[in-house]
Amino acid sequence: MRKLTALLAASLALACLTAATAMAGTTLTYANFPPAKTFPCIQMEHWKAEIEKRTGGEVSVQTFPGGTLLSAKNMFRGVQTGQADIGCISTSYYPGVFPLMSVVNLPVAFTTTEVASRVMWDLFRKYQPNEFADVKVVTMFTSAPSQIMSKEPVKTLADLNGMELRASGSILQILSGLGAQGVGMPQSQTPEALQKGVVKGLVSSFDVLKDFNFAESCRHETITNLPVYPFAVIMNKARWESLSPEIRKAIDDLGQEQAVWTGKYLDQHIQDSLNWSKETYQVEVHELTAEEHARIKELGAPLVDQWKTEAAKAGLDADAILADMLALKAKYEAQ
Ligand code: 3IO
Repeated sequence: MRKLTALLAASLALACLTAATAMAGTTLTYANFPPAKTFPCIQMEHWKAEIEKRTGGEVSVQTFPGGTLLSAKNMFRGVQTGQADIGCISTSYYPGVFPLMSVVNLPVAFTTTEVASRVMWDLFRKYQPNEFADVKVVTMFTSAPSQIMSKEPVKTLADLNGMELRASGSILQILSGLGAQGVGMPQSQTPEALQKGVVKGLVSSFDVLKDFNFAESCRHETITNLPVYPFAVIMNKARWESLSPEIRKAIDDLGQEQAVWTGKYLDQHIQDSLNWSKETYQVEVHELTAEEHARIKELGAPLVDQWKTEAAKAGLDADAILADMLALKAKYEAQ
């Protein structure tokens, strides 16, 4: 009898505990570095809504845009150490840290964000790169092809001479080949740098004209179609392993969809942003000549060989990765 009572008490306690856990649910913190209006945060809110819906409210996601939980450069470490459960990183801010996925930052002339984001996700799935071994990768996506936004007009490549432009990753090297002065910093520091005159413009995608209101100070936009910036959304590994199989499945099922959703959103939004900038600030869009585009391409070529050398040093099959990326790009461009 006493045994039975003890058993009953134990199962009651367990039932209460289970109920309490279910009621309390699981809260995941999600850190992001740029302001709430920008596309990395728009996709974060979309992911939050989807996961909350798909887990029937069992998971709630608490989002922290604008570097309020982790800044751009603390993001990777901060997620590894569990300061945030989830974080969004722009991989170009971490030179040498992502020898495989930095292939997506090469000048291979991606034409849309959707294609670049699909390619990035597929490459990640195929190679499961060691550089992300310490974290769980939730999704990946890219920015749109990069353009010059500047205070003074860049009507020809010669106008770039000595011009300080904010950028990051492979674009810095292309800029220096063009005679410009690339200044490396995260996007989240660009407003202050522009305002103080430390830089005279930036190289990024056109969404930022509206979302950071850069159109107000950068009235000149030059179409260069420079590389995309790759992004990864990562989760603390121990936190991931603490989640139920159902929650993990909901997150895994969303990985590719989220990459595609973000790509489509940004492709549309860069158009909206450019139109808004023309109407609001009468920005001018400058086109370069075919010869100038050829010159940009020529300056990009050595970056591919440089990437290969770095990738080989990291023990990667650089030729296979590059060939896969180009094949995936061709496949998705044909669709
Ligand atoms: C970017 C980064 C943060 C917010 C909006 C953005 N649009 C394009 C980018 C890419 C970029 O310039 C970067 O540094 O990641």
